[in-house]
Order: sequence, then structure tokens, then C-alpha cells
Amino acid sequence: MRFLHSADWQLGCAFRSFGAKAPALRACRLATLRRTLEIARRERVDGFLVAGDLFEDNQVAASLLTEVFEMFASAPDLRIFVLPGNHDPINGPGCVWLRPPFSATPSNVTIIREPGVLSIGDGYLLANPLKQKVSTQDPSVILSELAATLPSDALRIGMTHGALAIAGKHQPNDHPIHLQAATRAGLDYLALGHWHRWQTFDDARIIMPGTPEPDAFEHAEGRLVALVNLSRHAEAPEIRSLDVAALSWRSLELDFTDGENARPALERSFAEIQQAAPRHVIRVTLKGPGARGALAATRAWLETVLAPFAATEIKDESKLALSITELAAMAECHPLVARVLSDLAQARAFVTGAPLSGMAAAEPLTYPELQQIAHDLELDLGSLDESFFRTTSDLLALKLQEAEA
Ligand SMILES: [Mn+2]
Repeated sequence: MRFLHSADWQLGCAFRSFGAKAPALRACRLATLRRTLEIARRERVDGFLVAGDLFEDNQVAASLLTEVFEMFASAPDLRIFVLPGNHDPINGPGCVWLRPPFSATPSNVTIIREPGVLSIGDGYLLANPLKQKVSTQDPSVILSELAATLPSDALRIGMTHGALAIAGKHQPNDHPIHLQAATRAGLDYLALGHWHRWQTFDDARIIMPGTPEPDAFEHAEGRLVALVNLSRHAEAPEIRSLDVAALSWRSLELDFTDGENARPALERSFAEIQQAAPRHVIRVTLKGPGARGALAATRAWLETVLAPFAATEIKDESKLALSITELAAMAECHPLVARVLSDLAQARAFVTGAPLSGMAAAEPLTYPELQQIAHDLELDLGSLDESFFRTTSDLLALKLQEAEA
């Protein structure tokens, strides 16, 4: 038996944060599905499995349903098994599986509407579709009952959808699946879907392949499908993970704390991927205290630089850096802040030889005191320069703003 196991295509996903680029991201997923079906045909598999969440939800556009239906129908030599997942559960007449076009599928396509046993290659597929979005029941339990009806030496694989029941890592009502569910049901392989990055358990008899196209910056290394060979019941499956993704998601950062080095550092990251810009989805997170006007200038620059990428997102976590006057105003209300600023100014004067600037406290920091602080912190005073003091006062201003917010 030879099959291709995919899951979590989430077709029709809105990608709202990407605005005008969202339709391109949706189209990319369809193109990847088409390409993956081609791979399955070329590999002459006995089945192409979709272990849940083919669609983002049961409300996706009719035009999308038609497009996917026609894609499946145009591969009549490929058997396709589709399992309803928690995003697209088979939960009533309005769901995608019970209305046209999927209510009457071509002969190569099987929508798994009820738990049951199907033949695939020289063995069996035992599958349990999800009928609701949430449940505390383990959807793999029923596979044990189904397996008991088979000849003892028959090759058998299972398919269902839900969270791996790893202590502390799943919601109790997220269709929790036992980590030895394949062994427990006597399965040679259990095809799962739900989590969006590759997972393997139960001596590699349980595979959760992840979403074939990444959909988040947090687990951008997902994007896999599994090509599986099984020769005999109770023998280990032979599994190959295939990277079918067209897009790569990258998270970059610009930290205003780095001053004039911030932009060149980001430019170097861009230079590495500029050639392949249309194949990258980019998030730039802005951090640190930005001087007045710096944020607008940075955004304007980013708009130009980011234009060629497939889709982009700017996440602004920066804070406005305070000017000397603003810091002085703050110091007037906060004696502790005034003291810290005075000590910083004094330390800067001692270390860099620059004239004393800013505010002076009634009892300024003395050089022996500074040496003692440096000693306690294991700090080499000679290594401190102008940029250290600028960064320190920027960070202080940042903390003050966070405290006031
Ligand atoms: Mn799911």
C-alpha cells in the first residue's frame, strides 16, 4: 500500500491581516493542492488522503467548492479520501459535504461522512470524520472497534482529526487523541490532521503532517505532506516527508535601540531574500524607542522595500523615544527618575570625558561610587561609549512609558 497523507489545507482562509494580498495567498494554496495531486499521480499512490480541514469553514464561497471539486474530478485515476475536520465538520445540511457540488462526488472521490472501513490498495482505511467543532471524546477510539472486524493479517491504516493528547499542550475539548492510538487500535499507520506543523508519535505510526502551506510566522517550518509505503501488516511504515510549499514565511525585526545600525541590519536580511521576494511572506516587527519622525520614515521606507514580496505585515511594538526636554519634565515629577538621570549623566561625563550635560542632583555620583557599581556588575568602564549611554537613556524612557501606560 502506498499513499500520500495531507491535512489542514484550510482552503478559503481569509488572511485578513494581509489586505489586498490575501487573495494571492488563497490562490497559492489552491495551486499547491493542484501540484500535490500531480505528485500523488506521479508516485502512483493508492490514495490521496486529506485528514481533515480541507476547507477553512463550512461557509467558504461556492466558487471555491466548485474549483476544488473540478480539480479532484480532473484526476480520475487518483483515489481521493476526504475526512471532515473540526473546521469543516459534517454537522448538518448546510455543511460543505452535504450540498452541491460535494453532495454528489465523482467516482474517484470519497467523502467520509460516517465512521467506517474502506478498501485502499491491498488493505483497509478505517476513518472517523468529525461531526462537531469541539468534543472531549477521542475520535480514534472507534478505530479500534472497526479494526476488530478485519482479517488479522490485513494491512490497515486509520484516519481522523484532533489534538495530540500531550499533557498541558492541548485543550480538553479539542478532540484529544491518545499518543499510542495507532498501537492501541492495531493500526499500521494513523493519519491525523489538526496541528499545523509536522508531528510524529507512537513509533512513527502516528503522523500529523502539518499544513502544506505555512499560515503563521510562529511555525513557518510546517508545510509538509507524508508519502507512505506499507508492505506488510505489523511492519514499520516507510515514511517520506515532502515539502510542497510554494511560500516561505519569515519574521524580521527592526529595533530602534540599534540606532543608525537598525536599518542596515534589516537591509542585509532583505538582500538575502530579495531575489525570491515573490515566494516570501514577510513580517517586520518594529521595536524599541524610535525618535519622533523615525517611525513614519521607517514605514515609508518599508513600503517601498516590501512591495515585491508575496505578502507583508508590519507589527509595530515600538515606543516613542523621549527628548531631553520630555525627560526633564518627567524627572520633575519623579525624584527617583531624576536621580537615575543625574547619575547617568555623571557616569557619562566620567567615562567618555564629555562635558557634564543634563540634570545634576544635589549629591552627584562620585567616581569611586561609579567604580564600585562597575565592580559589582562586573562591568568594564572602558567598554562604555556614547552609544551605550544613548541606548540606556532610550531604554529608561521606554520603561517609564510602559510604567505610565
Ligand atoms: Mn483542525
